[in-house]
Amino acid sequence: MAEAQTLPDANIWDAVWLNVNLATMNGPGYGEVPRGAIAVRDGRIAWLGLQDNLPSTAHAHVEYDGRGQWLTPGLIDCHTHVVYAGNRSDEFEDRLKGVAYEEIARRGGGILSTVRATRAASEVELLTASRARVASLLAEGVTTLEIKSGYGLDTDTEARMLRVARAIGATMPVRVATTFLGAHAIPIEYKGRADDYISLVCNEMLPALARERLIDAVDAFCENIAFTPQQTARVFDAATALKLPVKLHAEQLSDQGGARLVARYRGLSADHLEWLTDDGIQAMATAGTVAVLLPGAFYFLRETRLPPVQALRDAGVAIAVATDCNPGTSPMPSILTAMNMACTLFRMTPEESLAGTTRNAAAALGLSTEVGMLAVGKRADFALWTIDRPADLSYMLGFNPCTAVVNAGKLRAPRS
Ligand code: DI6
Ligand code: FE
Repeated sequence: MAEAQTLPDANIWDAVWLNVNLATMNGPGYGEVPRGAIAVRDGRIAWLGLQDNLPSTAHAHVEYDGRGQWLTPGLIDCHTHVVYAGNRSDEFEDRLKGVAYEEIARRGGGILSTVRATRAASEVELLTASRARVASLLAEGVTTLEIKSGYGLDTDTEARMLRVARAIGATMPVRVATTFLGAHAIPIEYKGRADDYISLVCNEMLPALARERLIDAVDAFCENIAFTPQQTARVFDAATALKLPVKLHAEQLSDQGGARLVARYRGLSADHLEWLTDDGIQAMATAGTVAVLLPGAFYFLRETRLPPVQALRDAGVAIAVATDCNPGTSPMPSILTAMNMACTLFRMTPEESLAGTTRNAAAALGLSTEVGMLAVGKRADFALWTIDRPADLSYMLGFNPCTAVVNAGKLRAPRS
């Protein structure tokens, strides 16, 4: 894309993109504005509409010719575990020989094997390993990224993970939202003493990390192989006391009533949800809790039970889609792949899958006023694509048509 013109003294807009088809994700469908234009100022969207309706007085310091490409909101990956050390392809091999994920976890593998590797890694090693995965996401137009802790399970390592997440946001062109997932697994030194570990999470880790401003939200893994609803509620009470929003890994492998629980705390999201039942759906609808679906984990675990997409639609629950990028159940740093899988595996429509990585993903992070759609006043985060129609983003598999990304009004190449 060429810089067309620079005006010397213009003081209205910093930049304008001309000859673009906008998928604003604002309004019905994709919120399409064909033959559109979009202008930014001070990192925000200052104007958008049909190019023919550009005000005749409009000036911009820089004009870009979009050459008929599609322009969408920057994509948002609202559920990831991209910060970790080590590698679990050995367990992938074991699972292919028939060993169950829960069995690997019981043997001290699974999450705990990543905990060992992460505890042993320095901050620099962790940052280097994580940056490569983040770069893969950014190349596909991601401009906002949630990153969870949860592979430290002690105060120092949880802090190190969250500092690395903050460093990613400070040094790479992406906005990072951090989530404290201290209640991800029971660390080896607390084996058989889950309640004591939860006390550590609530009384020591959470306040210390919140004081360092490392936590934007608090998550837990409510599951047979992890924490009970009662233990999860203790974590949520501690988070609520610190005025931190909550979310939950809920109903991934069994029905624990997790969605109902997180809705009771007006949680931002309930994530996974293959085993979600009707009362959980109703509770989420009432609370405005977003359903975050993670088809990558469903795929890698070769699950067969589908999340209740139609019932979520019927209840009016907003559905987001994310990668769950993690070394055990979703080694997949690709948001476009997650969007394709949301359609092929979960039977979502391409329109729902794009809403799931823009507008609804923003809601899942509590960032709806800032990002997730193209509208005047929102942060100027967007992506340009050489596609014929927005549905192509979900339709193609293993293909990246992203040509440029704009973060807070600043243009970058997808791989930069
Ligand atoms: N559910 C998941 O899918 C990931 N964490 C969680 O609570 C798995 C994390 C891992 O296996 O490392
Ligand atoms: Fe997860």
